[in-house]
Amino acid sequence: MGGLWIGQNVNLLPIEASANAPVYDELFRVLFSIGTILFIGILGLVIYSLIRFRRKPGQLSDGIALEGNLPLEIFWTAVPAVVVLFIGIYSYDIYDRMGGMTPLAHGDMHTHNSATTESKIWGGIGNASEKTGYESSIASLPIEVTAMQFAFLFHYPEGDIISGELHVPVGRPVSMRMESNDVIHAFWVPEFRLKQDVIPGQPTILNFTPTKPGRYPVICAELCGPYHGGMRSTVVVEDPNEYQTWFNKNAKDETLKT
Ligand SMILES: [Cu+2]
Repeated sequence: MGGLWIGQNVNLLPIEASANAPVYDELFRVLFSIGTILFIGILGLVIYSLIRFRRKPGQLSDGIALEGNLPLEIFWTAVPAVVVLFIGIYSYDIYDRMGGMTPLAHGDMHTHNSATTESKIWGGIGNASEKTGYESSIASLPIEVTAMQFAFLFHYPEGDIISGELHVPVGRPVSMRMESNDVIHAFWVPEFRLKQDVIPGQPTILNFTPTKPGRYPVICAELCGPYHGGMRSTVVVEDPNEYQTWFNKNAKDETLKT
């Protein structure tokens, strides 16, 4: 019970800043609860046994010979089997709800159609569409991400903006098309609970809807060379007006400014 309480109430994760984050955290809390229950249970049993079965004064003979206990063996095989099966099915369900099973290059990916024709695109995790609570009528914001040793570059086709910092308006779905210039990198924002590989010659897609204004780190999560540890950027989630101000200041195409 203590393990269950700790699993549900101790939060080790950073704040939830995307529509996808609460779905992910639901799974994390379940896994953390199971882990804590096992840890406390097993540790308790070990401590109990150390005290209860310790050698009594003057006791010099061997312990009694024990061999085999079928009911016990069935029990400790069946329990982990059920737990692991449950975790497997539940993880699949969470991954599906995060959009990981959605076939790509369909529907809301139309903004990238010109790019999809030449090469198949992998990875569409982060859609979490039915849980976002935002109107699907809002067109997603297309951003092209280029990763290289050792930086991320963000290109906004709408205003032809190139930025080293990712700016996104809160509440609007973002659809990123990512490609690497050299080696494999990974785009990771812990507060969004999202991570996607960025691969040379193989574009990947990452969709998300930011839900909380703030500045969050973008971290390269794939060892990519000597300065991999310094390959970081920032994602700035701001309210739509502030985003528009930033956009207007940086957009090259005057006609797009509002
Ligand atoms: Cu990298």
